[in-house]
Amino acid sequence: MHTLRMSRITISPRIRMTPFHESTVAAGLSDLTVYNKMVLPTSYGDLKAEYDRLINGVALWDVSAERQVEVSGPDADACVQYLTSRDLGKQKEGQGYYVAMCDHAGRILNDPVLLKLSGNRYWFSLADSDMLYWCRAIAAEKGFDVEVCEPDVSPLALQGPKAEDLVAELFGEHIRDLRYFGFIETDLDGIPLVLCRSGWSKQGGFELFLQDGSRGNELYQKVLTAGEKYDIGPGAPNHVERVESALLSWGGDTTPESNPFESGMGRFVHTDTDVDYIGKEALQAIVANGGPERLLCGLIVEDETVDAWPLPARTPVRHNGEEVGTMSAIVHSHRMDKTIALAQVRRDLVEQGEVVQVEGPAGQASATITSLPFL
Ligand code: THG
Repeated sequence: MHTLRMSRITISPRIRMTPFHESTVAAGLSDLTVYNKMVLPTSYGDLKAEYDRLINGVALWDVSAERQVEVSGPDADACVQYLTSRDLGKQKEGQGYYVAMCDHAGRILNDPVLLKLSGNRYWFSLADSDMLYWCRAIAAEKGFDVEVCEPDVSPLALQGPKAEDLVAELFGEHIRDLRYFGFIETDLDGIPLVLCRSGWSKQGGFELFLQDGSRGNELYQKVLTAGEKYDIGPGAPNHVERVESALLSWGGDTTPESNPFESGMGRFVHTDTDVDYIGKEALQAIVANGGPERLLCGLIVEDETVDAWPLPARTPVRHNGEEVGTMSAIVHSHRMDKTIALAQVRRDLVEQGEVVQVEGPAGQASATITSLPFL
């Protein structure tokens, strides 16, 4: 099942390296995946140490593959709203919003963090799908007066309880006042970046959106040096922690048919609003028909053989022999000392907290449905 991890990856111009690549190799990069057609490091050889560092210290993640699509110009507000199923009426400059981008049938195309910059400019900080083409097509079809591009912007994340002290040391005490998804345009010794309180973990932290790809290794080394006294070390978006915290993996937990309500994103979708956006009628119809058929839920699984890597594919969830959903992630939680999983399961079973059967790595196992997040 894990044989692909023994193989090498062929790099060509289709697959982009990151501005931090040399530094990640020097830090002991052992595993990577491809995301938004760019290298995304996934481990430095010791997943448990990387987890512990994230929970107790501070970890440095090369998440350049969270590419930005920039929408700018006179119609940027209207265009970005039309692309997004969340009412952006109250969004201020310097504030990020977690949003769903849906198609006309209400299917979720991406779940970016949307940053509202100054000067009629936005960044969709994207999960792994080709939104540049979608945004350009929609903007053109609707006649919005905007420019849509992928700027030279590469996020570097600092995650963990000690990240704030380190970032305060690098940028000043004022950064402690940033709210969740709040950001500022600043620089580190002249290296231009956007500093945002964000990141794909629930352990606290920041992302440094580097705005000059030629200076990636310089930035990485500066952060690494300043982080020495906090025992900083390399890491990557952590699959165990993200399951414990129930952070959605678009394309992992969702399929091309998924809508935001069955993907745990209902609270970020506004159907009772005057603003116009793609998929609004379809999403309103789901609400009018009583809600989604399935819900994202947690499972506590009776299986002690699970490791910390993602599943190679989603597997079926059954109830009395009938297929009632799909499991998209299963890990051993170090903090709970339990095997936990994420699944999309028929809603009535989720609401009743039923026992179901899953296909774990060791075969059939029973699993109890629970609410999210686990921690
Ligand atoms: N940071 C940046 N870009 C990104 C991600 C990121 N692009 C890809 C991916 N991650 C986008 N997906 C998510 C998913 C979840 C969250 C952020 C981005 C997240 N969710 C919290 C939650 O669901 O509990 C908080 C949401 C909220 O309360 O507003 O943080 O990580 N730059």
